[in-house]
Amino acid sequence: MGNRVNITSEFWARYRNLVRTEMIPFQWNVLNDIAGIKIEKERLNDEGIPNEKSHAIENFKIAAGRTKGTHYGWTFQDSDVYKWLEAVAYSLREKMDPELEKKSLEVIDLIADAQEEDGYLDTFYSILGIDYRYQSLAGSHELYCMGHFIEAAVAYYDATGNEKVLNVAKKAADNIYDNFGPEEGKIHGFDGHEEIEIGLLRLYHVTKEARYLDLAKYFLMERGKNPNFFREQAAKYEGPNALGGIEKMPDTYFQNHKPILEQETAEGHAVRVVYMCTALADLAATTGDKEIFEACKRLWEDITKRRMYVTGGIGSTVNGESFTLDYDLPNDTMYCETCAAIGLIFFAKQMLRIEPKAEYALVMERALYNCALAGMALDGKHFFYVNPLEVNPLKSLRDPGKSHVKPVRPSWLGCACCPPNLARMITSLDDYVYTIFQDTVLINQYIDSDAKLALTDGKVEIVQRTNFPWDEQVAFEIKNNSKSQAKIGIRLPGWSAEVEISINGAPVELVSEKGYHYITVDAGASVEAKLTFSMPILRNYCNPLVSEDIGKVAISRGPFVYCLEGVDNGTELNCLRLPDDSELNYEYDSSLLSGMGVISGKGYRLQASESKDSLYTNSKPVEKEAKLKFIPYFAWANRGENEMEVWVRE
Ligand code: FUB
Ligand code: ZN
Repeated sequence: MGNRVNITSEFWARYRNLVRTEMIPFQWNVLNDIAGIKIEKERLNDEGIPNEKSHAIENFKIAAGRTKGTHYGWTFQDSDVYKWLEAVAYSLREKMDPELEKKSLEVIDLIADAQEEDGYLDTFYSILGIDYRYQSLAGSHELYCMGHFIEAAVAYYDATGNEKVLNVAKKAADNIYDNFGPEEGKIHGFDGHEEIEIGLLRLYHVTKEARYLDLAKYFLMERGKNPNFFREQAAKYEGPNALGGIEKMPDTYFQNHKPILEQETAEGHAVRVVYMCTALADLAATTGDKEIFEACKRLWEDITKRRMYVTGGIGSTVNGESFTLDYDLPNDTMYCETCAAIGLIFFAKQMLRIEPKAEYALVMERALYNCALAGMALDGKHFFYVNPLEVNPLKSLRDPGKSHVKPVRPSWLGCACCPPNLARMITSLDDYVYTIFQDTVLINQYIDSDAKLALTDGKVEIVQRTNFPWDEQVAFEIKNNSKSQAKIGIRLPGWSAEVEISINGAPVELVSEKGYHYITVDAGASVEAKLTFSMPILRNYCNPLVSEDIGKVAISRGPFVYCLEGVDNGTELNCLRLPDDSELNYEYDSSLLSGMGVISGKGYRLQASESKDSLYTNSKPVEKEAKLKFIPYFAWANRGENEMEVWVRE
């Protein structure tokens, strides 16, 4: 039995319950086309988006020969079911639920029935033409889908010990191994969307079978060696349309422009990039390969120092859902896909396995408490795909360049990658609180919880008691039940200048080693540690190279970035200004949105010209005093359609 962390935090328990009681059943109904909801397109006027129904379970039934019909949906529709199953696995790990377990066992049987004799697993090709499999990898997502299945299977096996699901996953991975690799007669290529690499590494960790590690490494190292691979396949392909034409996207879209170890910047589709980096960092952590780690670090630096929004969102443009260039961070046309923020969290988690540096945990916290969490409404039933930093609902409606920026969360989307990704992230949050680094425990996230962590010589138990993210202290009770002295690294919060630690009631002198303060606990001993920090309201300024944020300020407190919403501040939020000498006050409003931190202060509002018919004038617009009210960004758009703004003129 490995590590077990039981999350008791009020803040997170609410979300985790919501996922268990609302989101998982709701998604189940959607996957079975019985939710009775309107599925929205990601972008208006995009004819290519299948959005009449999900059909995901039906696709499996058809592939399994249980019903008749044809495939419907994206080539990656299967992954919606796999992510649902993965979330169920974590949910069962937290709390057994016989009814949910029964449902998931039926899904596993269905997936097993849909699997081909030789292990191949993909409903699109099983239904539409198995002879064409693996021949259109730019858009087919076959390996992407199997990667998601393998992740779900490993999680399910870990939670329940179910061997069947693991065997289906191994059979699928073996089929991939038989078809891809450097050997003659195999395909020298990879999937257009990274994910299989993550799945194979997880399968390796649980089975210890070297071929899965080798195959993951092969896929990662092969990428970029032959940028023509997708086009060569497409030229010969005669099978069903698997996102045909996608191979014409620039090579950077697929991170296929040069070998990964030579890539200096994060290019192309943001989710693909961070999934690639997650696998690459896992590979570096697993093999100890320094060159691979250096490549991870280069990409980490580029993403987090030059291409990441203050909310932890990534992806500056809807075109190709991609990164653009360093310091290009527009606030109202960006992408910031929920999946991309989640992928960045995955990447950070793997980096912590290689290097004990609090920066990774801090970025994880930023992406988690802001962009990722904004992906879900407080009712657990509405979801954002795109997470803007500035929204005007009328512009979203009328400007085709902003039609992807939604002012309210839809119930579901035709391309439904994000909601089930959030479900598996939130249900597995217990895996993000701690990292065991070379037998040292790193405390990365302040989350009220009880943990049993396995070190070489036995277990360490850590109880965290805190009302974080709202309050300013964390009490740890650390029991070392192992046979050796245990070393524990307590992360110092990067956003606080006043931090104190006491051990058994006595204050200690803080020594920060890459953002962690280390303490030791003797074998068999217990220690009470208290971490106290101030959580000031911070004014965040952006590097002036980001032209959109010049002269603007973003407000944060603790892990949360705050925003202005129309419902509190009226329309035309761009007319508001928060002067640099304005005093800001924080209070917790228990009646707002089930309990929310609120920051308020004095600001000014530009007055519109008296004549609506004059655009330009020679007199400076007048300002009038206005009260500004900020709420945490993740909670925006829970009170109807309205404007929102993170970066405010100062
Ligand atoms: O291609 C599969 C998923 O669909 C991607 O990760 C998302 O960005 C969306 O395009
Ligand atoms: Zn997504």
